[in-house]
Amino acid sequence: MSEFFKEIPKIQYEGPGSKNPLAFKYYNPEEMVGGKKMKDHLRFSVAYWHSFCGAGADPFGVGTMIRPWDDIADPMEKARARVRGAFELFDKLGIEYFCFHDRDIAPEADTLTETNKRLDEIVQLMKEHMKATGVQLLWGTACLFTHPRYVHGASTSCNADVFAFSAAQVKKAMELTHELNGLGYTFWGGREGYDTLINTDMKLELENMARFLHMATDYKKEIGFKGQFYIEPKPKEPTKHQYDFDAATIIGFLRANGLDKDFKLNIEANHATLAGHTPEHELRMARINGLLGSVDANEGDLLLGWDTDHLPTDVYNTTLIMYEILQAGGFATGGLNFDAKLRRPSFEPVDLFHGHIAGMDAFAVGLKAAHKLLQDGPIENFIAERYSSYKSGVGADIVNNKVGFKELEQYALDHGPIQNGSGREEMLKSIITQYILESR
Ligand code: XUL
Ligand code: CO
Repeated sequence: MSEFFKEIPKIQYEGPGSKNPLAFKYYNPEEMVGGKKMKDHLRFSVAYWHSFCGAGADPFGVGTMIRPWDDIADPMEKARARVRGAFELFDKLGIEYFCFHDRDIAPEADTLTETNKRLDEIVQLMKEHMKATGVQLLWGTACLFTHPRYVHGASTSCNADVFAFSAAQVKKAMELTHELNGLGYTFWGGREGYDTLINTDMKLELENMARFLHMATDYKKEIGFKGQFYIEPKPKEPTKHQYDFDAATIIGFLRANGLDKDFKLNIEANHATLAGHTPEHELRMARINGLLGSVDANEGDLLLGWDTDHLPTDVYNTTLIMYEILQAGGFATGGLNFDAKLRRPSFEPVDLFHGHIAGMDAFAVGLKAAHKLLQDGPIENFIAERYSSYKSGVGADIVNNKVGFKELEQYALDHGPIQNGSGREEMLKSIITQYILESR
């Protein structure tokens, strides 16, 4: 299957000794890690928008990406070519999942009816490729932010006609995801937020956002779509204040609106850092609330500070991310979706392969290190010991809700000077370094 990326071979695992840039050094899909194949732990997915649609434009210049379908003028012919190109790339990288927005796969036409017809055609083509290759749709979504109609948001727009159009668009995107047996459907807030309160009815906007998600949940039941709904936190960009700021904000929002049984979270690493958190913080917050669903695997640039969506290469991060995923019992419906793009100067088609190889190898290292860390238990043992005062005596009384302020005051009066132990952050970091380097 070589139509577009003719120079690129099927990427093979060659091991850490290999100097071949078009080979995996650490990602060995069939290798067993703790009774499960590496590929089944990691469940890599390609993001259609970045890899097949992203042109590389920035505020100072036009797109630079060279793609094999660039010369095709007819937009639907181009859309068909992209599907073939996408499946060629999945096959060559051995990636078994992908994600898309409705507008990534088929260009919007003048009317909604015509737009939906175009979507139906491309979805049938995708269906054939999925059947032939076994590649699955990790999740679908609707793009409710690019078109100028969404200038004030979608479900949180001040304009009810926009709310209605958004509903129509999500209805269709859910139907397409269902048609493709998608494992999930993601809601990312797009422009669901505001730039200034002096023109904003925040209460109505938040109520409408909840109303919209309830409508989606109702429609999901109506069509019998069994995939998992995800909501993806992001604190800023494009609006200054996004309503889905971070995991904790979304968890509160879902609970306040009776939606927490119907959604899980899709955590994106770069969105976490934009919110002033680490990715593992966001994953932990979702996990301990039973809401960890999927991951948009990327990396920010802390020196730049915006949503740079780098392909992830920092093995310290991938280790801590996989540590959370493994502790959650692994992915159920979710996976590691490379919501990540190449740098603007990395414009050749081969860079798409280098970028994904880099990300896959980094996560393979992270998986093995995290697995070994959990197996040997240096971190968990340390944490258990650090909190051991809650296992007996007054600590046990506290966690068993047996005492109140009066009893605790008496305890404090009766007991001598308090003694604390070291948090040993540096020792633990040194252990993590050792596990990363040894688990290759
Ligand atoms: C935007 C972002 C989106 C969502 C899907 O920052 O992450 O690509 O993942 O709409
Ligand atoms: Co994302």
